[in-house]
Amino acid sequence: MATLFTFGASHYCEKARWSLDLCDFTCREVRWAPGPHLLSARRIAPQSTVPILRCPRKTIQGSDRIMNWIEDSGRAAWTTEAPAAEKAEIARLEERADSGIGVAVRRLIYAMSLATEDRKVAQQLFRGALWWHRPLARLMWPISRQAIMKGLQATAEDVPAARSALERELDYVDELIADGLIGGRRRFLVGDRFSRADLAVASLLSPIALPPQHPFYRDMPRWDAQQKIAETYQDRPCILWTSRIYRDFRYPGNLAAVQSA
Ligand SMILES: N[C@@H](CCC(=O)N[C@@H](CS)C(=O)NCC(=O)O)C(=O)O
Repeated sequence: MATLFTFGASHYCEKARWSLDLCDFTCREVRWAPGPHLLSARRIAPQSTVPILRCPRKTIQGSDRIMNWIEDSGRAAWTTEAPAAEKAEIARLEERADSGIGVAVRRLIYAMSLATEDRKVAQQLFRGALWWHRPLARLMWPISRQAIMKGLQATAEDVPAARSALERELDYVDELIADGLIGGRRRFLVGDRFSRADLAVASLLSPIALPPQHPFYRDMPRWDAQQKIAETYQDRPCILWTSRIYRDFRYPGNLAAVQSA
């Protein structure tokens, strides 16, 4: 059986998980914890990042590549069925979601929480992780925490810059949907059908929208900064739209999370 390696709380992992769920792909999910993931990832893939999908004959790293593989293997046709004129726009929005929205969301959440409530953050990051990752992750946490703060420019001093960067991304999506997507004539970011652009933008905004259909967030006790960020932005059109896309398209799939592998 195929395995999707993830961090449970990661929005890039949710993007891959949702894609696989949508095409009814039967697979198990093994959640790693930050720190020990370095050992596990390097054994099977070139980089240390998750998500990684391991199939019997192929290993695919990166949510975008996992989605490409789903489409190339005919399991879903989010882009291939779109009219030619829309394909470039779908690709452009997914790229913006991956390199802009996803990065900005993660940076502000960490910048607002790692300095003050890192224990609560760690509890969430390790929740449901592989049995031997959890104790090792706890031991490594002081180092991992510093590495995250430094690597993602997510210290307490970075909060104002991180907030501006996130608000630029939220403005961008609000602008995109200003022409009637909320309460108006359109439901989707591109054209008149659900596409990869919708899935990418909604999954990467899910840590702010915290939709109840999200398989990891739905029963997650929130830490203070996360709650504050969610409350600050909950009335933004892009966050209301994210909640609606989750409600209408985040079907539970066949992925079963396991803690041993
Ligand atoms: N563009 C990548 C981003 C993946 C990514 O940044 N994953 C983070 C978790 S949110 C990660 O694995 N970080 C650990 C590391 O870099 O070693 C994708 O879409 O898969």
